[in-house]
Amino acid sequence: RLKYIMNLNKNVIKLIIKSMTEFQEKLRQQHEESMHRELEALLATANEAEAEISRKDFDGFKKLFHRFLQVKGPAVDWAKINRPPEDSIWPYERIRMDGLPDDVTASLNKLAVVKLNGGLGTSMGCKGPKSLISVRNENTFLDLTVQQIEHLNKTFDADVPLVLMNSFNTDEDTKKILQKYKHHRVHIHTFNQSRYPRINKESLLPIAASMGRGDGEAWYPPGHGDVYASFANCGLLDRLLAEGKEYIFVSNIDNLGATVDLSILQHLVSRPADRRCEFIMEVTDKTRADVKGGTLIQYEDRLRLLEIAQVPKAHADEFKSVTKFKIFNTNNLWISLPAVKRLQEKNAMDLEIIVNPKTLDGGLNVIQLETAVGAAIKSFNNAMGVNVPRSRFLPVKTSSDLLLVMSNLYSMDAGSLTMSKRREFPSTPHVKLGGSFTKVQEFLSRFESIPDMLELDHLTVSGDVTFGKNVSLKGTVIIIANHGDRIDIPAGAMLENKIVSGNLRILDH
Ligand SMILES: *[C@@H]1O[C@H](CO)[C@@H](O)[C@H](O)[C@H]1NC(C)=O
Ligand SMILES: *[C@@H]1O[C@H](CO)[C@@H](O)[C@H](O)[C@H]1NC(C)=O
Ligand SMILES: CC(=O)N[C@H]1CO[C@H](CO)[C@@H](O)[C@@H]1O
Repeated sequence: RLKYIMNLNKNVIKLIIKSMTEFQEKLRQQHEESMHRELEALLATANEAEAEISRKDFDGFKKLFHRFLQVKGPAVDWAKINRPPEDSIWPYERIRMDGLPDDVTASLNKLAVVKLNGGLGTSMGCKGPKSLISVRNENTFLDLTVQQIEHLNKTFDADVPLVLMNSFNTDEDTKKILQKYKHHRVHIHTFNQSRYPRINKESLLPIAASMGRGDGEAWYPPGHGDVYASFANCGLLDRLLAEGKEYIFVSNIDNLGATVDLSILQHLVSRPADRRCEFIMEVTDKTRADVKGGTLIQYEDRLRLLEIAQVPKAHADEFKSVTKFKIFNTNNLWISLPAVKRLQEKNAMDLEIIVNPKTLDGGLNVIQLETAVGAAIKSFNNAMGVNVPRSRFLPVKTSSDLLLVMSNLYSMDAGSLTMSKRREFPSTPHVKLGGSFTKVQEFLSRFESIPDMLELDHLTVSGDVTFGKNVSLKGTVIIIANHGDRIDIPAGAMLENKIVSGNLRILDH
């Protein structure tokens, strides 16, 4: 009898599981159908031209949403994660060339430079595209990029085009500024990344009421992983292939260290055809400041990018440890164009979805489905990492970063910044500027001139502080104006290992 009951139970449980799975599948289908219906309704509000572009965008979005609904459980199984094998991440030294290769022009002619230009300057308190913020002697990120490419082109008599991936947020303003380069000898192409609808976290339906552009909060650019599909859809992929381009060098436009590296390029173009490397990710040694950066792992026999968003909570500390995962992704990527074409045609790039939750101004909770460009590494043949010097990762995300790149720590040559030879240590100082320095405009108004920082190790500034002309900062300097106080560092002051607080009392540190 007991056996009979147990058998019965087993069958009941099987039945329950089966009906639960069926129920979930039904629910999934319902979500998907409702989404498709809403998207059609949105398209009905658009004019013809807009509907055509949006239809393409929605095709991509539908695929992403479908995959989002199907994913069960965490994206990675922690037990399957291994350190990448020795030979999959090369030290830069191993490919660094001392001189120039003979055929550098021919190699450069196989290259196009792609800058990810979808972001706004909001986090630095600026309106409009981030790439239009001035970073050095009135030059913006965009200016510096163009100067670099022009210089390359001139020096080597080469033909390297610049490609900007804009978003609907940045396209118009960027194009206005590009007018000034009309007569320059650099070819600049632009294309838009997709525009996807933000979805309500509860209902999983778009929050947009219409296709209109006025409905700003309802749309988002879906991360830089979108570059592959958008690049192919706009026709540029085919066009560059037809022009004989074989590789793209992709990087964030706010990374001032992401210049064209001839050694890496040479490594790519000189490999024999049967061992062609289709993807190089530039990684660099992790410090405590970049514990959240994505890292390379070995997973199911392939090199894979692991982002913090994919890490189960229980393993977050392990992920951040500098000893277990020693390197992180700089997002400087070298990618084979024929390989992109092949993978796009086979629809074979399933980039892991990053679900980005947001709370809008009105308090509405939404999610955006995004992907990262580096996540595609697992789909390419003979992909590898190259562990590059830190100098190739010089992102400007905050006004503290901005202070460093504006200062005499760097010298500028043809749009490239290099650490000044007059600095005795290769490390960059640690700079922490407080809240009153966050916005670029206010930041600039607090410095009559950028202090001499050649011998600085650490700077902390907080509160209502201003700097006169020709100040120099050395060693560790901490300046703290408490609420209601104000500190004006006088012109010509030299602060070395000092703590300044209260109303400009200077103490030895
Ligand atoms: C790119 O996006 C902008 C802003 O939405 C739009 O005005 C422009 O027409 C788009 N360009 C293309 C080629 O679709
Ligand atoms: C700037 O200050 C340094 C001392 O810190 C001084 O030697 C130099 O002459 C000053 N330069 C100007 C232009 O005031
Ligand atoms: C893309 C581009 O600007 N190409 C130019 C680079 O410079 C050479 C000569 O220096 C020109 O011939 C190319 O047209």
